[in-house]
Amino acid sequence: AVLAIGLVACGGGSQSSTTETDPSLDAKVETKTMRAGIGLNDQHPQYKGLLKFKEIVEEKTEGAIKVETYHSGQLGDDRTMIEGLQLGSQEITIPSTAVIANFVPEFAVFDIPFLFPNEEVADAVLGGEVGEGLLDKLAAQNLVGLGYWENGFRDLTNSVRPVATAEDFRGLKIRTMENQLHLEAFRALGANPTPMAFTELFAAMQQKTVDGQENPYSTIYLQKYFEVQEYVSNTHHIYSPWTFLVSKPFFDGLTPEQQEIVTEAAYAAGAYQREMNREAGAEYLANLQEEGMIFTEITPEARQEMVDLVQPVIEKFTDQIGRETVEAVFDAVAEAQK
Ligand code: KDG
Repeated sequence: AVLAIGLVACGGGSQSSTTETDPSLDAKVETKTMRAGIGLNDQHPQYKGLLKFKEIVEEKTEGAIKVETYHSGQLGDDRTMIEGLQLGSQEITIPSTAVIANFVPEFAVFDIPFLFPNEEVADAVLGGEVGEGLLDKLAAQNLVGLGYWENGFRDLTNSVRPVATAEDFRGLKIRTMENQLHLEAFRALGANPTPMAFTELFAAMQQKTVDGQENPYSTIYLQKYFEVQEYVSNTHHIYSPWTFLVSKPFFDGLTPEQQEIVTEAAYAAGAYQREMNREAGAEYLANLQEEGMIFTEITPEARQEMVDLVQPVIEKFTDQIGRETVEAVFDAVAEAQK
């Protein structure tokens, strides 16, 4: 059957609904399009997770919802994409919680350095009452949060020297995410941090505007940072979650069935993405070494020194994040380790 496609009159930046009329059925099927954008490239488990989301949603809605995927910041940097969701010019993005903290301050609780000792604890806290409770706070920002995906433990790279101890951070120009707590934590470690959008990072390292950056091994390898960075250390200073964000005005316009399909797909694709991330995790570091990067192990003593140095920063930010949220997260971390 040939479909006659007519664009439904739509205002503002929202051009995501079309009405398709199938004359043979004499029925009107409204097709909605979700534009999903991420900062990472199409090799990354995040993009593969997004493709899984697309597959589930398009199959379960029998094509009534289409998902268009954009990688490598094609729709803008993380902050711009979140604003796009609020304005209705884009429907999905999956940013690091560190960037979301600029919209909902409580999200900065995940920026507390050395908060999660391992991925299992992160799963328990994020998937539990505390993590889900934080997602509810997004509504006030015109956003809907459909669970957490995994960026992972962040590790330091640079082009100046091997970093084994806090002393080695001294004076290094480190790009951080646009997040106040990260900035101050790196200052406390003695580094000279600069906040910058992810989309500008590769060029900044290439042009030596910054000496280094911190991201999980997956990103360091798949974004080819080994081409512009020489040293990598397993600082593991922060476990970085992603939040699957949907534009609230768009989500509210879906039928209850469609809302359920989109929600379940976001969680299912998140589980798939997390598994893929972890399976490949160990390989990425070996790959980086094969590409010539020099790996430095952080000893437990050296890491403890870093923990001590950032302690005053955690205290300083506790009121800004919300004491209740900070305490709830620390309690949930303790509970998960029992
Ligand atoms: O797609 C999400 C990425 O843009 C983000 O996670 C990158 O962690 C990131 C960073 O360092 O900005």
